[in-house]
Amino acid sequence: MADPIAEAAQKHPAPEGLTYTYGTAGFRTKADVLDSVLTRVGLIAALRSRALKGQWIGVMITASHNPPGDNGVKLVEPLGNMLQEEWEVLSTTMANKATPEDVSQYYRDIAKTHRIDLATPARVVVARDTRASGARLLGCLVDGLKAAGADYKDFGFLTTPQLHYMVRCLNTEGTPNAYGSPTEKGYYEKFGAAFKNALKGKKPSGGLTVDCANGVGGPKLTELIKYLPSEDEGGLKITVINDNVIKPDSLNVECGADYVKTNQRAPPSSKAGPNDRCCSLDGDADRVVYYFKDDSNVFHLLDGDRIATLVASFLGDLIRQSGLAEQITIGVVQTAYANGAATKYVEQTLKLKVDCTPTGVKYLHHAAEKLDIGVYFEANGHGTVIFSHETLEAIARHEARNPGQKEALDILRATVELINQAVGDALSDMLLVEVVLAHKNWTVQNWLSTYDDLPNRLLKVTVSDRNRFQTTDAERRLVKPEGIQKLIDQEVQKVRQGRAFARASGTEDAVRVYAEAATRAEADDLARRVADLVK
Ligand code: NG1
Ligand code: ZN
Repeated sequence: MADPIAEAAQKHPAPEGLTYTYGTAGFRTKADVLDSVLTRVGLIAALRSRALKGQWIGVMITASHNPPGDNGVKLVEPLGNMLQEEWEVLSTTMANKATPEDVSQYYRDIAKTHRIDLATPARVVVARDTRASGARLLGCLVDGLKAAGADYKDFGFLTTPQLHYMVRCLNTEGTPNAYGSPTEKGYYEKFGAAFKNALKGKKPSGGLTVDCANGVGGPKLTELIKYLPSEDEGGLKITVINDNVIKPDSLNVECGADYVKTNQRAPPSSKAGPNDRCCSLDGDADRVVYYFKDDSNVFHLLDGDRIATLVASFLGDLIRQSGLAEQITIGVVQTAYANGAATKYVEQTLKLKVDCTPTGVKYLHHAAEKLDIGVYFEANGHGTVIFSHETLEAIARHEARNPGQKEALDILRATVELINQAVGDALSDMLLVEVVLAHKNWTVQNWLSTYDDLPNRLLKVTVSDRNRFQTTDAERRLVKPEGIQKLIDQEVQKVRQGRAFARASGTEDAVRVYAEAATRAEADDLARRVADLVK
């Protein structure tokens, strides 16, 4: 009897000698060894949907900020969250099955152990970024989906957050929690209207130059702009740069959020003048960082930590001004990569609680879910704000007692709409920053002056086996290899305001070392010494 699962696996055999892992960002590696993985992800997506009684599951084909020759794939849960951990393990095991028969057997094993009725409908929604390998990999994925008998919707090119949005909309359609219309137009209309309402007549000052990393964010931003108030209507002047998706080899090259954050430099193609507000998206538009050059041509980065502090302070003001402070508290969630000065600013100046989690959006998201309003950002610009169900209800129910409260409440409600609750979204985050700056009447200089970042250095160290490095305390301390942490502590003691840690990357075959200290020289020195210790 024909076995469609085995046939699909046969069509896209796994290369010998490679081991795949579903990591922090799904499967991610060189595009030419991913065919078999995509087919198997199709099978897993169908199973996951069936396990959730036919709810829509998302599959995004992207390698975010990686070089053009890489690609990757990740799965999205029904409300737009990252894949459940148990299923990450199933995905990894499936990706590493050697033969078509093994794949087919494992498919049935999962169904059995998870009591999945294979007659339940499976629904999967798919999109990809602009990488040249995307079309081929989509074909491999579709072979898996068809073999598993899944219904699927292919949205073509989308940003990663747009795909998360579609998944959430499809699963909430027709319910009281409906998130929006599951179309691209629906996405632009929702965020465009929220931006206009949240501005509430305040005109953003100056313009904004947006570097789109030559990725999918370029054409999508160009489309979004059509739904934003024009300059004449009191809107924002947006200049789009690095939006060349015709030449896929230019993706993330000398541009994009990762380039800017890592090199602490504007993309060479930027023509922005002194004190002009600029931001950079990454290749799939799920992270954003701001920056500018001052009058002396010195570059200043306004990274994820800055976005978190800006947004937390704005929301704090709105909550107070609308008379909700007694019912709703705000917390900020960071990782160990957050600058020590940012953490101090949130705790001491904004007087808000800070949680620290391991690297990876799923950990931050999870911690933020426990708060009334959880503002979470990684320093590199991934992040969003999430509101608990009770908080959303309190905001919806609240009655303003005076015009001041009403004004704040209107802005707060529109701001909630403007924030992509499904996942961190560079385009929505960018509009949010613009709203906050407009209301505060702040220039980039004002924003920068809230606190001074401690000089810091991030190094990537190649080691023979990164799995030897095991951490505790939200990755801030090494427990293995034994003895190294003590030596790191000794180095940290030697500099002023020192802090350093080393951890295995979840996305690259390397150990990352982070160090910060009172001066550039001390931070660099500390990073180098810690790198020497882990080598
Ligand atoms: P790893 O490779 O585990 O450090 C990197 C980023 C994370 C996150 C993930 C996934 C740093 C230091 N690490 O993780 O913040 O963005 O990629 O996308 O930037
Ligand atoms: Zn990304």
